[in-house]
Amino acid sequence: SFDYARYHPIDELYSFQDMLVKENPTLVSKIVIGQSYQGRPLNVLKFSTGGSNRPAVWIDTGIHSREWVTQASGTWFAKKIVEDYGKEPVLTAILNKMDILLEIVTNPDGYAYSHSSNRMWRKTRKPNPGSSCVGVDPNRNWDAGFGGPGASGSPCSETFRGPKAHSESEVKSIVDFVQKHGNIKEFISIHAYSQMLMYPYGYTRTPVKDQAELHALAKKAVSALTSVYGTRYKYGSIINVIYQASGGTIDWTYNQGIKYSYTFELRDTGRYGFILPANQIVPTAKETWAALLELMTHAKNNS
Ligand code: 0X9
Ligand code: ZN
Repeated sequence: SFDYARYHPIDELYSFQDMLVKENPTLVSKIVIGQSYQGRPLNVLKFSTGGSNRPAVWIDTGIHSREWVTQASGTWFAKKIVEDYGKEPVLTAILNKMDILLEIVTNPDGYAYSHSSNRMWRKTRKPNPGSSCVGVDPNRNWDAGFGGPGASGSPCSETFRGPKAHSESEVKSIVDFVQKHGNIKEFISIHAYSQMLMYPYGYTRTPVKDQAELHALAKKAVSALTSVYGTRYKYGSIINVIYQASGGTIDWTYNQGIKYSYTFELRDTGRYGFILPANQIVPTAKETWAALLELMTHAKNNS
C-alpha cells in the first residue's frame, strides 16, 4: 500500500489518485481540467457527498515542483478525507455542505523533472523562444498585478512571469475551471518553505477590504497548527510577511471574488529547506490539516 512517509515519483502519484477514486467511488471523483505543456493530465480530485455544484473549497499543492513536502501532504490530505468522512465530526460537517477540490500535482512537468534531472526545479517546463532557459514561474503568471514589481521579465530568472498572463497551461486550466465552476468560496494554495500562512495581496501594499476577517482567521488557523507539535508560523498579508510578488495565484482568486484566499509556506524555516527529510512529511501534513479544518469550517459557516 501507499507509503505516506516517502516522496513518490509522478507515476505513483497518478496511480494513487486513480486508486483512491476506485476505492471510494461514492465520495471521490477525478476531473481532468487540462494538460501540462508536455501533455500530462492536470487532475483535480473532487470530494463530494451530493448536491450539484455545491460551494467548494479549492486546495492546490506543488505549483512549484521542488516543494515536495506539499505534494506529499496533498496525498495525505486526500487519504485523511476518505478516512474521516462520516467518522470525524468537523470534516463531516464540512463535506455535508461543501465540496473539496484538490489538485495535488499542479505542475506535473516540473515535478517529473525534479525527480529525473534537477531536484531544485521550480518552474514549468515550457521552452522560451529566443532563450536557452526553460520555464515560467507559475506563481508569477496570474493576471493580478502581472508585470509589476516582484517578478522578472527575464526567461532565465526563477521568477520569470512568462510572455503574458495565463500563458502557462497549468495556470490557464485553473483559471478556466474556477470561472466555469463559479461557486468556489475558499482557495488555498500550498507552497514550501518558511512556515507562513498568508492572505492577499502580494502585488500591492493596498490592504484587501476583508483584511480584518482574513487576519483573525489566519491567527485561529495558525493557533490550531501550532497546537499539534509546537511548530511556529508567521501570518499576515503576502507583501508584509514575505515579500512583494506580482502575478501570484491568490491575488487573482481574491480579485475574482473568492474572499477566503490563502497561501501556506509549509516546513521548515531553512535548515533543510526544499529538501525536507521524508520523516517530516506526515507531521507536516498533520499539523497543516489542523489549520485547514479551521479555514474550511469558517468558509462553511460564512458563505
Ligand atoms: O516566491 C514565491 O512564489 C513564494 N515563495 S516560494 O518559496 N514557495 O517560492 C512566495 C510568494 C507569495 N506566497 C505564496 N503565494 N505562497
Ligand atoms: Zn512555492
